[in-house]
Amino acid sequence: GGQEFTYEGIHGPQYWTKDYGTCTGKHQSPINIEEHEVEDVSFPSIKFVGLQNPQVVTLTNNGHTVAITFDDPEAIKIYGGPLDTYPYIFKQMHFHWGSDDKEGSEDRINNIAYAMELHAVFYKKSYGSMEAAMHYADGLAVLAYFVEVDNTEFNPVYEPLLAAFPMIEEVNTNVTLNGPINPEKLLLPGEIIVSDYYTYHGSLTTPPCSEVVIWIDFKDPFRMSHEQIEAFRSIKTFDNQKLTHNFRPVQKLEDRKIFRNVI
Ligand code: 1SD
Ligand code: ZN
Repeated sequence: GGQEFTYEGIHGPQYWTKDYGTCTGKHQSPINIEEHEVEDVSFPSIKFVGLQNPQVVTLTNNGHTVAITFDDPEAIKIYGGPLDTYPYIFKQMHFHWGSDDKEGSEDRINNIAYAMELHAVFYKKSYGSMEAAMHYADGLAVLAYFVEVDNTEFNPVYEPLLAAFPMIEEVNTNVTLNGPINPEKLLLPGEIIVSDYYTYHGSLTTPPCSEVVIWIDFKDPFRMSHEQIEAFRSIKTFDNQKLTHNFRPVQKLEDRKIFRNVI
């Protein structure tokens, strides 16, 4: 504790284990998803609740990522799929990216990385709070969306968010966007087929690496232009350095199974 974790140097991923013992656990994330080793299962469909009401969006540079929060997060819930009938409440979304477009995602598919990965973090409602939920193996659900480079056009949904990035270049700053945004635009990008996903049990990909996450990785990526992805690399971290990349290297699968939903 005390010292902030980083993605480079003597507080980088190889050294997280010194301050956070859980980072050496056997159910760590991210992982490589080897497609020919996954087990097919039919889960009930994943349901989204409360995505239609526009919400005021705040962007925060916390030195580790850019986080997106809504003014009424508890209005947004998911259930179904591997979460069974238990509702999970929305907390925040954030991004992982790389120094160039060839890497940046945390999970990999057949050892291939995408340019970025967007995480939407939810906690199990029955545990009462995010903090309490972080003590249970099924406490959190994280939806993972891969981002690939679009060489022909920019992503219009993300334009208003990226336009505000110059306001949060410095660490520990935030900006509230002018117009409210329909959460559906961010949580259900048009390119994603909600029934096509991988799911496995793992951890937070950042310290304390708690093994409390039901990961749901959508198979289909959505797209942003190279210029849009480049905007993330101008975000500054601690010591006024640019946060050029913020993905943890893949961890061993160990005794776990990865499931693929089939309809
Ligand atoms: O990196 C995030 C971290 O910012 C925080 O949101 C945590 C949950 O409290 O989750 C990790 S991650 O595993 O979603 N990358
Ligand atoms: Zn994350």
